[in-house]
Parts: sequence; structure tokens; C-alpha cells
Amino acid sequence: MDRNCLFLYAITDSGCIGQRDFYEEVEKALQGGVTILQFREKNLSTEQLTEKARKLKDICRKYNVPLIINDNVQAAIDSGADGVHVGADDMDVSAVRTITGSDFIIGATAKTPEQAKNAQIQGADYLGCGALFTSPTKHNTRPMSIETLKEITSLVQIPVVAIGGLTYDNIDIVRGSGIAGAAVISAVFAAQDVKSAAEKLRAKLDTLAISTRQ
Ligand code: TZP
Ligand code: MG
Repeated sequence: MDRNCLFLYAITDSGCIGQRDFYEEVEKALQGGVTILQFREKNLSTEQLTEKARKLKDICRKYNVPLIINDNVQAAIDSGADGVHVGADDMDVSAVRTITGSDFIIGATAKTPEQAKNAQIQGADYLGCGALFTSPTKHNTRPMSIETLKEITSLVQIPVVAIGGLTYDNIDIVRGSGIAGAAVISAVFAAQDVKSAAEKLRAKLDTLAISTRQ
């Protein structure tokens, strides 16, 4: 995969979006410069996920932004999404790869250097690593230090995305960490003005000279 597309990785959360129109808010995020979108919804059936993901795919296509589905490989395939993201407790990357074939993007969560190496060996295309900060969105996350993040980016060849409580004000922490991009939920979707939040975050990331732009 093109590591540049991981630069500003937005993850949906309907709780965060609240009463606002889900698809409109997603489109605003894409207008603001999000480079990849993950559809993450924990309590829907495969059919429900697939139906919503198809709508998201239509929106993402307009902006040439890849769509990744969290956890559910079947919904990812059925909806025509570009990939799937699996956590350490989900299906093994190698098992997912067997189902999807080589053209599908597979992202994997790695909470330790061992998990990172293992996911790479199994054929993951990118890694999600964190939580760098306490997340207002996902509770019970395991904290990851910036040192561990750097250890992982130097250990693996596949691109790494940092996650967890990242905001406009604290994202400077990733400078020089070797990551390809930053993944956020609340910093974009909890904002009053989603488009402007994405624009500002992307502009700030541009100043940090993370490895994508070398
Ligand atoms: N995995 C680790 S932290 C997190 C996930 C899915 C949530 C990120 O959300 P936020 O609001 O950007 O902290
Ligand atoms: Mg998961």
C-alpha cells in the first residue's frame, strides 16, 4: 500500500458524532483532508455494517480515500471496502490474508514490539500503535510510550500509525518517531467543525516532518 495515504487516519465513532448526520460529518472530514477512513462500529451485525459501509464507500470514492472496516472481514469484503483492521484479539492477520487475497489492505493493532513483528510476518500492510495518550473515546487502553513507538517503527518495515488521545495540541510528540501517520477519532469527530479540525490537524502534521514526507 501507499504509506502516504496513512498520513491523517480518521476513525468513525457514532457516539462521538451524536445527533449530527453521520455521513455528512464523515464527508466534512474528507473535505478537510483526511487521507484514509476507518469505519469502526462495535455493536452492529455484519449486514448492518455492510449496508453502512457501502454508503461510506461511495463517499470515500469521491475523495479518492481508502475505506477500512474495523474487525469484520466479511463486512469489509461484502461492502467493497479497501481493507480491514484487526486488533490483537481479533482474527489472525494470516487468516485474514487467506480470505482476502493480496490486494486487500490489512491493518493490525500492535501493542508491543513482539506483536508488531508478528503482524508484519503474517502479512499486515500497516500497524496501529498506541495508546500514546489517554483516549476520551476508548477506555481501558494500554498506554504506549513514545520510546516503544520508536522501537516499533525501527523494528518493522511496514508503515506505522500512532493512535490514542492525539489532538492538535499534543501531536507534536510524534515528531521524529518514524510513523507514517496519526489516527484520531475525537480530535476530528468530536469537533464542532469537523472539516476545519481535519484541516488544522493535517496542516500541523505537515510541519512535523514525519517519515511519510521524506
Ligand atoms: N485504539 C487505541 S486508542 C483508540 C483506539 C481505537 C481510540 C482513539 O480515539 P481518540 O479519540 O483519538 O483517542
Ligand atoms: Mg478489534
